[in-house]
Amino acid sequence: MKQVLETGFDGVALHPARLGPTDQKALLGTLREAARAAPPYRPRMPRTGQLWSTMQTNLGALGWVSDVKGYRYEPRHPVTGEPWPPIPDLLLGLWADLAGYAAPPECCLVNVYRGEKARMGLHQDRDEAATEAPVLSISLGDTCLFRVGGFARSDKTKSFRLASGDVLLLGGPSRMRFHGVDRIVPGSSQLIEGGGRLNLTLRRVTKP
Ligand code: MD3
Ligand code: FE
Repeated sequence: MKQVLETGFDGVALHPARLGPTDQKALLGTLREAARAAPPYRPRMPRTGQLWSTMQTNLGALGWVSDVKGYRYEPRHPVTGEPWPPIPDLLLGLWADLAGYAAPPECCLVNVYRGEKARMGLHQDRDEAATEAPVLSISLGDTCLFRVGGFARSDKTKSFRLASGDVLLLGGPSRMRFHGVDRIVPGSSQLIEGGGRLNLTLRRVTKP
């Protein structure tokens, strides 16, 4: 059994370097190929239409999208109109090993952080009907400073670093905690040419 770091939050388990260099490179290659079919795009915020500082794409039957109309899951890429590419077997295997949830994930949201300004504000993941399913997060490339709080935005938060190959399982009573990415640490990984960070979140959307 590989090492698990207790985070102090019930239901939040960090698996440092769960993916070794070989798996990280293989996964990155698969994602590059998927990105040709489903190019990352810069989403807009609901209501204001403000552009996000990150870019996004998805893999799987359902993709999470954000635009002026709101947040929702869609079976097709909003720019190309094509179905999202399939979730790679390596990720389905990680979910089967770690999620403790019988049904497979339906969505792999890919967040692309490039440059000093890329961040993600404190939020809750609450667009999934399957709230009893965990979220599994995989980090690739530059380390990020990541923050987990409570169930109200103003609750006190705790910061962690997520490095390339780290896998974070968020479930049980912590599934609805506020969380966000404060910044990435430039030059902290050589995995991605030109720097930057990719975060993959595997989600079950519908109740099985
Ligand atoms: C759910 N992504 O895409 S990892 C997101 O690194 C998102 O790109 C971040 O938040 C990223 O929605 C963070 C996923 C995550 C982290 C902590 C959580 C999901 C969580 C804590 C509670 C519930
Ligand atoms: Fe989130």
